[in-house]
Amino acid sequence: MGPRTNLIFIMSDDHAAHAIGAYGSKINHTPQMDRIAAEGMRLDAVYCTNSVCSPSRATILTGTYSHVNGVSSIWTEIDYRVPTFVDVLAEHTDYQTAIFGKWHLGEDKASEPRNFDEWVVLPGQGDYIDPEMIDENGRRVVEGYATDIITDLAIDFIDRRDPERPFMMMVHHKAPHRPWIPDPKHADLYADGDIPEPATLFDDHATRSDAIKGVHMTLADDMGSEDLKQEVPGHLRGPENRAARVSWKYQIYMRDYLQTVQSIDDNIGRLLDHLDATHLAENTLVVYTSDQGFFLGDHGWFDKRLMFDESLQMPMLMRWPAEIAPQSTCEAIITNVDFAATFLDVCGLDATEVLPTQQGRSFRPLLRGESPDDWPDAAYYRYWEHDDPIHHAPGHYGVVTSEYKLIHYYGAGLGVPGASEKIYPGEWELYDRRADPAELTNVYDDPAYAAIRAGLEARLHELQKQYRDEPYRGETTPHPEWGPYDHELMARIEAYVAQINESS
Ligand SMILES: [Ca+2]
Repeated sequence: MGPRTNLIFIMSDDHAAHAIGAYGSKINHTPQMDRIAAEGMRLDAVYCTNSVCSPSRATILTGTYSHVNGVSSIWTEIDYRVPTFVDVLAEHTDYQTAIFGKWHLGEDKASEPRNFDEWVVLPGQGDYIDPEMIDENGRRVVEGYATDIITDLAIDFIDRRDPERPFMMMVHHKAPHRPWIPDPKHADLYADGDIPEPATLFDDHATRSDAIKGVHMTLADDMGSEDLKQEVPGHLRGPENRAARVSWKYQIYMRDYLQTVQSIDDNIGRLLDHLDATHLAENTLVVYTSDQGFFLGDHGWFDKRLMFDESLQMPMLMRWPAEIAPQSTCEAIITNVDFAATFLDVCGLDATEVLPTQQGRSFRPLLRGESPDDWPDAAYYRYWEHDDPIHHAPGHYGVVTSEYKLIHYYGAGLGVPGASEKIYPGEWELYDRRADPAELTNVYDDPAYAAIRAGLEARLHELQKQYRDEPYRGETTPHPEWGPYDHELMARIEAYVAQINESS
């Protein structure tokens, strides 16, 4: 038996696959991320199961859906009602474990990182410049740029570890999350104002549900001076200047976003070089992903939450010379629920035995180029922040296959205190992903799709049953954190919104 495998899991925050060279980006260059793809595998259908920060992190750690682990929104902290794969590594192996960077699963003692040998994390969303960081000894300010600092901690851990034992390290970047504050050394990149616009920047949303038409995620009207770090000039204001305003905002938004991505790319290069220098590259699985995707002006939006591809897809690049062939790709449908089982498998453990609460399946055979006959052909998705008061994204669930996507919106109006679900009857969307890869035309009511629609509705219900979730049925629907209404939580959300409105 050879030496056991090390695992380095690098995860950024809100980095969409279409801003990575290896995924065919038309807007930027990411040579170091591309190096992972060239020397390993690019996975093309990895989906998050709830497209927001904290839920994705809880899902990755526990291998469970939000309704099982209880972290269903950015307002919820992890309460460890189910164990994590890190707990299992601590219990069953001598792996050295560490996490550096963004945690975003709570700052209370009860929800801080558990069973990591070392951890240094950002509180909450964290800052880009001179961030405060928390470890077992408390809080301190660390001078510098967050992406550099987090990578420094990772490299230092590699150098200080016990070389006789394997390690599992999570490197979680704050970038490229809002408010997109670049490292000043990247200020000249993408600054000339000609970043290509996405084909759907001016999507008119004509066939979409009312719930989707109502989301507050548009560049035109919802991206404000705080995001842009400047006021919108007078000549671009008003409905008559909408198109010019969108194009102007897009350039500023993308310049800042892509500059923060560049720092991640540089730092991935540092880490890969360090693995080469320390002769660890051959026996280390390096993963690059993001907690979910992001709308980069696609459909006229920024942010995530929705089940459209730009937000649903997690980029995922993996290099592991011992098992993964260079320049390989994988099209099988995988979700972040599958990560825990896979990582345990890589570390020599069978998740069905050591982590029976998890709901995923190891995709290690796919990394070796195998194609198991019974690999799932569909993924289940559920977004729980019912009409949150900032983005007004509706609660919804759906199913995605390689050919189709079916989405049911049910929660619009529910997040607004005092509102009733009676004001919103629910809506459906169906997209033909092969005929309409940009997901521009909702064919749910098209009679030509009646049989497909029925099949997908049945599949959706099967998946809900399989994952022990329940369909929406009005006020009595269980909710992992609210119950029907949690007035304390709603008060916290209202206070936060008031604070944002004050500061903008
Ligand atoms: Ca995120």
